[in-house]
Amino acid sequence: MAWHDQDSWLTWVFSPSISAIIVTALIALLLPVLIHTILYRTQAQASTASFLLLGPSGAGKTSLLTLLERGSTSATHTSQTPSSAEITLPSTIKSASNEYRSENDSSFSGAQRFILTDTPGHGKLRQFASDKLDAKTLKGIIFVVDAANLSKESGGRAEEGLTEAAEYLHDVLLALQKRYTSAKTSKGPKELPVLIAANKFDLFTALPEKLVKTELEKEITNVRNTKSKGLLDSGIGTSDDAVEEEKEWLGDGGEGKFEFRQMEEVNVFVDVIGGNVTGADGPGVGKWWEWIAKQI
Ligand SMILES: Nc1nc2c(ncn2[C@@H]2O[C@H](COP(=O)(O)OP(=O)(O)OP(=O)(O)O)[C@@H](O)[C@H]2O)c(=O)[nH]1
Ligand SMILES: [Mg+2]
Repeated sequence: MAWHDQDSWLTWVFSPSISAIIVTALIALLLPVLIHTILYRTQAQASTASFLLLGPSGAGKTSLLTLLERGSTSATHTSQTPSSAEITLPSTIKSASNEYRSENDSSFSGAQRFILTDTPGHGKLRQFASDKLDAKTLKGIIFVVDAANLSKESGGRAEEGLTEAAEYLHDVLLALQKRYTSAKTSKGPKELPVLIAANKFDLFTALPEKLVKTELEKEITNVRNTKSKGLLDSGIGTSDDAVEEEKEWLGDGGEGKFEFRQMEEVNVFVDVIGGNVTGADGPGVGKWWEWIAKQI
């Protein structure tokens, strides 16, 4: 039966019969509904923003997650495994994508939510964290440091704290740089903001934000120099070509002083903001909330 025959389906479709009209009307009405549900489902699943909490042990990651999730802190132990929680922004803060959206819009509350994943800070358990850096929904990284444990002047232990934080941060930034340089598309991956949350601002020994930034930059420069020296001494990459090809160096060719600003070239934007999770005057995490809201 050819399509132009008297009783072909095409002739039936164009005929003024009641069944043809009903079928056409059904398709016209149901198709948009169907497409909407399919698109909405996939969109809703994929788009819950997620953030990753990184940082050395004892910085206050688990305390921060508990505070943001429940509004209060409780005693914590050294974390052994990662844990996630779904968190809603406080009603006073609107996420960036909600800025012009009415609160009656059904998608309003969805865009106020995000998933926060806490990771163990202990050196031997950090592979949990690096596994999570590739997540598609990842909107940002919150790197928590103990601002009261960074200053060089206050004795030996503090110095260790700075070196540990800088080494971990160096590795995280290097992983992000590699993610950019090894990207298949020429545009590279989307930009990824990193918040350095300088925690424990309630303690009087805490360094101010500016100093946290410069101390970390200085120490990362040291870490980088130590690493490159190690590589050169071991005979790997003695020629300049090999060094170039490895792309192992963090920031501008790995020379001179490291600054967080250099990371912008690989779409990583670093902010240093102070705050405190606990303390006599209650928590001070308002600026961190605002930073999170800006990213979703
Ligand atoms: N003074 C003060 N202490 C804090 C603050 N935030 C966290 N702490 C304390 O720091 C200690 C360590 O906090 P945790 O949240 O367990 O640290 P963590 O980063 O999860 O550590 P790991 O799980 O080992 O990676 C706890 O005793 C907290 O009470 C703060 O803002 N101020
Ligand atoms: Mg913890």
